[in-house]
Amino acid sequence: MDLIRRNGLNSMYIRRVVYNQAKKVLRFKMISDRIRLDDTSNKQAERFSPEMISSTMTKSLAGKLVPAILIVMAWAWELPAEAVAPRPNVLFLFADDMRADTIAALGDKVAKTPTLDALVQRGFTMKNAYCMGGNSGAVCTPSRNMMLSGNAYFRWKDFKPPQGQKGAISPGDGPNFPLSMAAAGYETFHHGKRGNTAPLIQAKFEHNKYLENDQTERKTGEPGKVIADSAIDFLKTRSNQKPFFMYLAFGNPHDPRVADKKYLDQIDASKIELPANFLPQHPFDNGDLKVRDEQLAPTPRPPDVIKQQWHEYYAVQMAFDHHMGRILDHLKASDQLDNTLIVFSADQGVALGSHGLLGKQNLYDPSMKSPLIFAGPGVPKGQSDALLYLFDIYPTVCELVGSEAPKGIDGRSFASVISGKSTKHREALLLAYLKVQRAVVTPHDKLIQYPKVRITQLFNRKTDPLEMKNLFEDPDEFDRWQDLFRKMEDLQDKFGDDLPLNRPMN
Ligand SMILES: [Ca+2]
Repeated sequence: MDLIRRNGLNSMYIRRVVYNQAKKVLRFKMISDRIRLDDTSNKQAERFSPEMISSTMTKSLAGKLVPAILIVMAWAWELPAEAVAPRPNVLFLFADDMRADTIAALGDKVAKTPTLDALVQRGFTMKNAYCMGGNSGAVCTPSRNMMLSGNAYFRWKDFKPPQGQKGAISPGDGPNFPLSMAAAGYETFHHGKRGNTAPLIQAKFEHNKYLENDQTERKTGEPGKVIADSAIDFLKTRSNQKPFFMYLAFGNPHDPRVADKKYLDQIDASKIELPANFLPQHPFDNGDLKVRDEQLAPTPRPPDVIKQQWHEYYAVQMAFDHHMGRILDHLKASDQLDNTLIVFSADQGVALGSHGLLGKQNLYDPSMKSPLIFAGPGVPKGQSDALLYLFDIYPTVCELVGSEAPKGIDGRSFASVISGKSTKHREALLLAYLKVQRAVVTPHDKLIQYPKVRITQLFNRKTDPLEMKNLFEDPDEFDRWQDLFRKMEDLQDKFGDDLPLNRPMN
């Protein structure tokens, strides 16, 4: 198969070379004519004559060749120029409700994630990758639509999809991730969960598959297996004429979290502790405490129930990691791993007891931060604290594979951070949830505003990364939160968010 791929590239390469040579001859002919018509232009003659006159082509011969040159160019141009450059394959593994802090190689003492650990060890980890938030309790939906479109969800608030509510999902028209990758010469493949996704954009993948039933898959005991099997089958049967872009949008480790006993038994339950920022209940009404996810355990949260949920989460994550590993094993066995850029992330995190919450309908880090790892050709080993949105991934991948980053979207490539040319990406992030929560994140601080109940939280991200000590009432912090509110309002203007903040008096 590899031989076929190489031959395919060679054929494309030859066409490109022929095209370029033909173009040179044609240009020579046009220049020759120009010199002949404008003999008084010594400047032109000086600029073009020396190489041209020394060419073996004579002006008269070139004149007779023009029709032939055009025919040769038409043949050579049959394939787009972008398809000629050998780009790496791209395998994008996308999890559902997975926290950024539950990978063993990044410090989790209980997690068993050998596949992800290997990516961390050889790749580049972005430690401050955020979902912008959601216009729905099903945060998966806006998150996936933002990531695939490269836009903040405010951009499609007036779009009425053929099915569903106005403003719920992004239009499928480009630019978007699958269309940009197809334009760059990729064979595009999506297989993913069926519910709460970006169906209009996913329809743009050349191969577009869905799980039959997300809940059934989550209860098989082998989370991730169906999609991994399908991905491996695709890799085995494709022609390899083009590089592939595979977007595998798993439905795990989202609840219901059911893992086979063999995974449950390998997680050491005695090591499982409550999150360091666990609370029995959230200290005030954040505007959405009765949403589905918050009903998955009683309030106040019983510690043993939360620990049991963590056991299930770790076991599902372990199974899911195993099945992702099978795809990488296949790439290695088929000699494609070295030429495949791997990206791993998740639509957002999940609270699982942090701050007294269970789901992702809040703007604390455990819910809004996603894991994000890049590994593969051209990606150095390293980590970065640069602030970014998940919707920055799409232009970044375009740049990393040598294609053009799309214009006119909110997403901005952070490829220069991965290459080590810069250490910063975004100065500040706006996070948003329905009309009840807004936050601004900077490298140093996080300010969360709850406009409905007029409560403000200010956390020092450097000294209090777990967001446990609200500094808002501290008189020394007055200037700081004033400045953060200004940043938040600027970002609201930038992204088209018109929610009144009901900010405190100053
Ligand atoms: Ca999700």
